[in-house]
Amino acid sequence: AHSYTKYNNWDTIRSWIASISSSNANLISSQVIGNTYGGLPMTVLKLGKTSSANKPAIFMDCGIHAREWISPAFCQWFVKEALSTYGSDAQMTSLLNQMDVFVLPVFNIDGYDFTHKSDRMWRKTRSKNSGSSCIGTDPNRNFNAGWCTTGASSNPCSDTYCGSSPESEIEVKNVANFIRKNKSIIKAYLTIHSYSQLLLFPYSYTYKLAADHSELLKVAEGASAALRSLYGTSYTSGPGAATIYPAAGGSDDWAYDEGVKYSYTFELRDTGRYGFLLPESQIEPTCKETMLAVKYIAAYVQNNL
Ligand code: 0X9
Ligand code: ZN
Repeated sequence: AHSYTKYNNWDTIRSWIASISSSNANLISSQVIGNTYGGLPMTVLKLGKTSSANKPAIFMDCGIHAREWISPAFCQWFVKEALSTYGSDAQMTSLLNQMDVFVLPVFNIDGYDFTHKSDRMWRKTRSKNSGSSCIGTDPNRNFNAGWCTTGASSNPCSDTYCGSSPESEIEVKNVANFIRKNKSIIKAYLTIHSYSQLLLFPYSYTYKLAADHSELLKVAEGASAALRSLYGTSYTSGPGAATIYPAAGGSDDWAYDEGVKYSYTFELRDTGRYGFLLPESQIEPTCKETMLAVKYIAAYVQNNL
């Protein structure tokens, strides 16, 4: 059965998506943006008070990397919180009245499924590579942003394989197409990973500072302070290349260069004690503190439309 404090498998998340979107018709709708390589449906949930206007929006995805299980857990938590606090929490109410939040609960469904069934430490997609018996591409090296120039591998057996071309992965193409199509309304792009407790922003494909560097840093530091206020969890903010490592082909840099100014990568708990194997007992505190950071960014975006 589905639980917000457990690591749900894909079948459980899939039924949760179906039931939550049918039981909250006034605040949520869903659309399939395409299928994965393995034929599983990539469903984007749209949270927001229904209105006739074309509302500005935030896009958030979870589960780009298969083994980062806390990430899909956060997207599920966010959807629950949005629905249950609309009407009582002033900020959530105002946010969903004025904006829509698009949530993709699991980006790399094939990989996520594989981590539950075969290899807990799998990272990549599950697509076949021609001329190699190795499987998969790193979806966060497959976006068209300095593609495969740094911090990525052209070896299909590598965990950071960039793929045969930008958007060679159907999951990446589906998300990129969705963002391109909704570019005029998408004001922020948030992508949730683990682990290391970082709040990263462009660029990662170059050490050059983004045109909006000082504003992106200011908002990241405000979000990190909000996160820390709950349990004292410490986050580091900064541009990807200098803060974690240079790595091209990431979704954050791509979205930013497409014109989505507020583009952030979260690296959730912890700093390495458990790493990807974060115990289920930490799902609730991790999600609660992360909500504060996401809501901080959302409020900033809303106030600067
Ligand atoms: O390497 C990544 O893709 C991310 N770290 S992870 O441990 N979750 O794999 C960091 C992504 C930072 N952004 C870019 N490299 N564009
Ligand atoms: Zn990741």
